[in-house]
Formats: sequence, structure tokens, C-alpha cells
Amino acid sequence: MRALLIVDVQNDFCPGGALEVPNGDKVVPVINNLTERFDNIIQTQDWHPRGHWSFASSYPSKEAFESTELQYGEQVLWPDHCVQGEKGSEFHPDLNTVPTQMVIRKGFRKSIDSYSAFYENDFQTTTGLTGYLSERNLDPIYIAGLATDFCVKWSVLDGLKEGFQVYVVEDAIRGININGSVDKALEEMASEGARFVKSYEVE
Ligand code: VGL
Ligand code: ZN
Repeated sequence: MRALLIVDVQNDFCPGGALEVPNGDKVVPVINNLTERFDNIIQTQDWHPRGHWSFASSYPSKEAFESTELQYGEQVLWPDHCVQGEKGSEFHPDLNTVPTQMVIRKGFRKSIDSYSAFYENDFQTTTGLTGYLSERNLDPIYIAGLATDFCVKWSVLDGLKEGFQVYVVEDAIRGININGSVDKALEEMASEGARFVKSYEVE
């Protein structure tokens, strides 16, 4: 049985938000339309404590969009975003979350960021999503949401690594785009075996 995975469609990733994705809100009507065609829907929610180590504000000498080294490797530093319990971490108000069966919160450990819906950025700490999908017999996974070059990309790559068939709904994603990172992400997902579909091609 197929599933729809909606990644991080939250206020802070939409225009006016703390880490806005250009036209991020444009995915909302496309996703609302898609949800009508899926019986199994999962959402992710970026969910950081204050002082999270992925926030540039946690380092006196760093600016947002610079990088630093954490135990697990390079980490891009972000403006404070998706702080637990705050408005910015809420789902976009127009997103229809009623049919969603499972919400995976991620990035709640201060010292580890988490882009992927499956694993945190140390590539070891699991969110439990593989088990959930497997136990419910859900495969293939259709992925939509924000941002193409970070949380969507890593969710797609991990989904493939975990052995799922993954479809990227290409008109239901938008990216941040740092130095061509959107095009690179699309290439990487394709070369690892992701398939691309348009929302109207999904029956
Ligand atoms: C994301 C950067 C930081 C995303 C989350 O949802 O793509 N990007 N946290
Ligand atoms: Zn984040």
C-alpha cells in the first residue's frame, strides 16, 4: 500500500517565516489535493528546543547559512526556526492535516540536527519511521513538502537506502537553494533511484 509523506510544511518554512523557502506556501494547495487520493498519510514536523546546535545564534562568531563542524560532520547553521511550541513550528494554517495518521517530530535533541524523516544527521539515531512503514506494509512512499534541498532530499535518500520505492512529487516541493543546492539535490535523488512524478499523474 502506498503512503504520502509530507515533510515540514510549517510556518517558519513559508514566506514570512524564520527560514523561509521561496514560494514554500505554494505546496499547500497541491498537497491538500494529493491527500484526497491517499489512504495513508504521515507528516514530519521540525521541532527544535531553544539553543539548538543547528542555530547560528548558538555560536557567538557565526552567521546564519555558514557552516560548522559537529561530531557527525558539517552542519549548516540556520536562523532560529521551528522552536517547539511556537507559532513558527506549527503547520501552515491552510494545510489539511485532518487525514494525517502519524506525525514524526524531529530535531528535538539539542546536539543533533535532523533533516531526514528516517535518521537524524548523525546517520545513526532513528526516528522509527522505517519500522512504522514496514509494520503497516507501506511502500511505495510519495514525498512532498519542504525543503527540496534539505529535509526532502535526505528523506528521499534514506527512504531509498531503507529499501522503499520513493516517488518525489515534483510540483509539491520547494527548496531553499544555497549555491545551487536545489539542482544538486534533484540530481542526487534521481541518481540514487528516486522517481519523479507530477501531482496530477498520481491516480
Ligand atoms: C529544514 C533546514 C533546517 C528543512 C529543517 O525542513 O528542510 N532545513 N531545518
Ligand atoms: Zn531545522
